Amino acid sequence: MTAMTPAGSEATSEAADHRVHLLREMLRIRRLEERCAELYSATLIRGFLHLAIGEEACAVGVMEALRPEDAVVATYREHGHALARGMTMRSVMAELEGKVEGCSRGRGGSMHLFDSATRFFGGNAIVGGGLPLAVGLALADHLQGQHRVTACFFGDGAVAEGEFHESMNLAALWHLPVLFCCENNLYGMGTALERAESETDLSLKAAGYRVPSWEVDGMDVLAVEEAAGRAAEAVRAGGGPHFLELRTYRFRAHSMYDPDRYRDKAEIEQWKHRDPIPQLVARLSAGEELGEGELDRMEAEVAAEIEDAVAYADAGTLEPVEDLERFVTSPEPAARP
Ligand SMILES: Cc1ncc(C[n+]2csc(CCOP(=O)(O)OP(=O)(O)O)c2C)c(N)n1
Ligand SMILES: [Mg+2]
Repeated sequence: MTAMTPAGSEATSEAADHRVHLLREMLRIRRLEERCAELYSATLIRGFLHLAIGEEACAVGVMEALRPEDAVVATYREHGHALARGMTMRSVMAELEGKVEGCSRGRGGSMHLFDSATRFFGGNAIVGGGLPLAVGLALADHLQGQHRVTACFFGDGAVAEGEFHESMNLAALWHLPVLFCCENNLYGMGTALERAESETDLSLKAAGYRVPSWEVDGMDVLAVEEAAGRAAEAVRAGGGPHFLELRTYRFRAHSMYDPDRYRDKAEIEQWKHRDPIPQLVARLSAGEELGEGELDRMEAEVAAEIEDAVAYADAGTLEPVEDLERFVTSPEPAARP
């Protein structure tokens, strides 16, 4: 190791602590989702369940670039985004189990996690559905002179939707503060990107709207954080929308119902060599940034947090049938601001 001044050592150790924090965040997501798969098989989680195992670096890296006043819009594959944004595991797990204690009172389930306190504006079951919402949030900030960023996550499948093109066009035309984060995992359900898109270089789509774009290794959390940091600051400084193409891969099927017959098992195994978690562990270990037994301790803490969240959800309440119509209509018109 090179000799350091005390101040330099501090900075180095702060950076190392931060990298350990990134690892912890990815582990929390990975282990929670592995537990979700078990709970689904045990029918404690019902409905649709889309896991993002393999893609954790995207959510974690981008969230690090955001501030509390920023906004996030995500897709139905959003458990990790919700956790990385700061929602509690308890509120997420209770929602997954359909309990009133969940972040959406158990009415949304896996695809509709929502939390105004952390400005997490969903979870959305509609492919591409979050894009116009993000543009609307950014338009509101723009009109109110707020220097906030709206990060909008969507999949490669959304790029084929009209909403993508309308949203990109308006965001660029009106110079709105949106950070478009395309999680390109090469498939939309069972359809490979090249079967759905005439142009598979997605950053060219952004270029078509004069939106600056970066292609990023979405399996490397440090690369994602770095790119998202630069892009978010450009957006915040009034540079208009920016686009990140996060090249990633899901290791599991599209959803719990998907038999996953449309891709070669060898392809999955190849991508697993780039698993963002072991990659970061190796990097931290090589730099002696992960202390002796620290990974095991971290795993134990994460396991305890998950078991606490599951116990909380299990002990939660199912909404009574007589409440079914609550929130469907408003008893009185909303007051004008
Ligand atoms: C408007 C609309 N069309 C079709 C569907 C059905 N559908 C659900 S997920 C999905 C694939 C989307 O793929 P992508 O955007 O790449 O996200 P990923 O699942 O890969 O994260 C489709 C077509 C939908 N939910 N909404
Ligand atoms: Mg996809």
